[in-house]
Amino acid sequence: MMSIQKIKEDLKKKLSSKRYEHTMGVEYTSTCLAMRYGADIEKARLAGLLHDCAKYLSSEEKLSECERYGIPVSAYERKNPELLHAKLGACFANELYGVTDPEILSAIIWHTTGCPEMSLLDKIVFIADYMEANRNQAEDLPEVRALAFKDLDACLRLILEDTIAYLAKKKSVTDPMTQKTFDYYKENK
Ligand code: DGI
Ligand code: FE
Ligand code: FE
Ligand code: FE
Repeated sequence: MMSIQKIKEDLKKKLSSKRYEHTMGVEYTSTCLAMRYGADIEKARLAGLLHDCAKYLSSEEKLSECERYGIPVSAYERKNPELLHAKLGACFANELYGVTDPEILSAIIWHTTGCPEMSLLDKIVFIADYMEANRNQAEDLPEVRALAFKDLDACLRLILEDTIAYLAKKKSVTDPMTQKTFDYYKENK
């Protein structure tokens, strides 16, 4: 596997400076949450570091890269190719950075939509992505940030509720996986 330092050098070249700072924030926040909840710190770090590594591709490039990897693209994803940076991120993590750990790859794959029955690491990266210190758009961030260190599942539920409400307000299509994740976790699981 490529060293953390080399990965950072590579990401710094590829990502916009804003995206790179966000990436550093997710690395840091995933690590903190892993410390709090007893997850593997190295895995949390790597998943956080690489979660958006395919974000710099244009929509057309995302679609053609999916074809190259044989990733099936749903009608929803074709309409919102942005969503594909998560699955492609896992492919890049493996192919370009030599990550083979299935837990790390899973956390990258599900970081945008979530999925039912997320692992601890999946939840940590999903939550870190939403709340890292450079984020400032969502109104509920202070509550999310406090809750993340108290009750991980309650925090996940709050983020999912807000994401669904945000997508509805924007009149964006909600991906079936985002909806499934929401339906699964809203039941207080
Ligand atoms: O890549 P980031 O911006 O760091 O974060 P992300 O991968 O969680 O992507 C966030 C965006 O994805 C946010 O604007 C909400 C959007 N999103 C999440 N679920 C869905 C979605 N967008 C659409 N169209 N449909 C979804 O189901
Ligand atoms: Fe992302
Ligand atoms: Fe997210
Ligand atoms: Fe992100």
